[in-house]
Amino acid sequence: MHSVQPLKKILCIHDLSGLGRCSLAVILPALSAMGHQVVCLPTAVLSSHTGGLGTPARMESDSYGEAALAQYAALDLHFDCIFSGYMASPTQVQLVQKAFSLWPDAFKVVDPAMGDSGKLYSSLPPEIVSAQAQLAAQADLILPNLTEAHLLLNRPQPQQTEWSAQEAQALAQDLLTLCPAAVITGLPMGKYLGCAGAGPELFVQKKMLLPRSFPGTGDLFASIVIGLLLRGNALSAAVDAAAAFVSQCILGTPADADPRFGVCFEPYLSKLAYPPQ
Ligand code: PXL
Repeated sequence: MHSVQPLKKILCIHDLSGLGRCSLAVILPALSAMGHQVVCLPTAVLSSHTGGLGTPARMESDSYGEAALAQYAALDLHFDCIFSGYMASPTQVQLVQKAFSLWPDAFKVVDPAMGDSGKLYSSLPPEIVSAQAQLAAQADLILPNLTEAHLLLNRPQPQQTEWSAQEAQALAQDLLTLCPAAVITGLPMGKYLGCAGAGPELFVQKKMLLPRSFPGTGDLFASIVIGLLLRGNALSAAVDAAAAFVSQCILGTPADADPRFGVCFEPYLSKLAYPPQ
């Protein structure tokens, strides 16, 4: 039998939240199913995410991340991609910057997970905004939602409930002042929810607006975009497929499921499989 090798090696610098299907708990299964090798660098271990499940138990260490990077560097590892997300404090951003400087050729993706619905997450200090903006300025691709796009641009988020394709494109292009490619998610467009991309391609895509929202869907979306880009897909194709997958998971989550526990993505993982089944 011939052997099939993992496709790319990805360093994922995110928290690990035990309960709630977000961060590394969705990133690892999604990217592994897609055929990539994931190296997890947890910035903190939490018993759950911070979105309404009470106060999670936390395990955090100032020295773990630095020591992990030093070990990987000593092993002469090569990473094809470095993917960062939710950072509990501005100092964790320095860890990602260290990784960027150790592996300058890696494809650097920053998901500046720090807010939604026009507000910074209540668990985060305001200083996280400039820290994530600094990281975005070193990235090859950023994936903010609408709220995070405004925070990164240091602009108040307008109250509008409907974005036109032109407005969405213009906002995505404004993010190119920070880095070479950007995808904005969660754009309200009437009956649709839109994504706008700028950089190598300029595009706006819409999917039917689903009346439920869940933590962790941004992490799932970003993982699939990255997994597909690293398989050679164009950004617009990767975004379209990732949005379709997340929509399918939302539709497949029982109507009476508590949204705080995230989307039921597990039954659909095989659809991402590489090599195809
Ligand atoms: O995916 C966002 C996220 C990640 N990690 C933690 C969170 C959240 C959102 O609430 O609380 C710990």
